[in-house]
Amino acid sequence: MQNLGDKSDKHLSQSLNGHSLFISDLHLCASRPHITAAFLGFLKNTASKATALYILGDLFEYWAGDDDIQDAHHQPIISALKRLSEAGVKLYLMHGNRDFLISSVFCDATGMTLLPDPSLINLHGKTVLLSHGDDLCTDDVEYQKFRLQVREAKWQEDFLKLPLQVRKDQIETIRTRSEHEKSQKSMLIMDVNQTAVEQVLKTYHYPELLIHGHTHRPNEHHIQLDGHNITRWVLGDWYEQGSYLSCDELGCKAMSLLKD
Ligand code: LP5
Ligand code: MN
Repeated sequence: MQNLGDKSDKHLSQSLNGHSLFISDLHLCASRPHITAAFLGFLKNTASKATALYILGDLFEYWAGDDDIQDAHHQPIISALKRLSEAGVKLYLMHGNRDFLISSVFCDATGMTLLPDPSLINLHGKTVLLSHGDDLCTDDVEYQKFRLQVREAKWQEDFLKLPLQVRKDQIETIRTRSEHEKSQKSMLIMDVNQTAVEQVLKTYHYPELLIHGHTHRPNEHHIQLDGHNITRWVLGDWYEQGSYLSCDELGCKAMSLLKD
């Protein structure tokens, strides 16, 4: 994935009122250096032309706590995000199920604003609901139980008191268990639940768009709900190749970082 140029940059930069980019599920880690390089290239060549960049969770393979900020793999990522925010691109971050321990030290170091999940925004005149997406996977009962536990403030406070290496070791154990359990779960169970999607759309008064990641099933779904036409965009992961959603006042477009 060397060539990060993209054919529609010209079209996008011509948009009078700017454009915003959405990504999620990059799962950045030291063992996939080509993906980290692709992300750094994306920030420099693509995101630098945008009004705003929204990272909707799972930027990292996992985040053990903000005291891991000095890690050699994390440093160039943090510096690149900081450069972008200082250049005037608005940077927003939402927690994913793997990096929900990202906190104010990381946000201050990068110039990112943390968004709650879900968040309703006004995007180039449209109402858009943003989410990581894991909360919508309500059929995955075992995961939801786990989520409830690790999202508790007290649990996190206690966990963060452990030495960094102990936390990383515990995370490795969970990762192994999660990979095993995922191999036993059906694809249907690990997708969003339609009723949960409809419920959140009703709660947020029928936004025009819902954008989320997590399921790694990039797609554009059209929903008719109580007389409203709503589009649900699902962002792709960055395991093999980077992808992003670009939105301006004319609409949204799913884009890929081109492979050479
Ligand atoms: O991320 P993805 O898509 O691969 O899988 C998710 C669900 N799995 C997870 C686990 C993460 O991938 C790995 C851990 C991230 C680290 C977080 C840092 C802080 C937490 C530290 C904990 C010690 O989120 C997976 C879903 C899948 O999405 C699809 O939606 O199915 O869920 C699971 O596989 C979870 C299992 O079903 C249940 C795991 C129970 C573990 C119980 C241990 C409890 C003890 C916790 C305290 C040590
Ligand atoms: Mn996720």
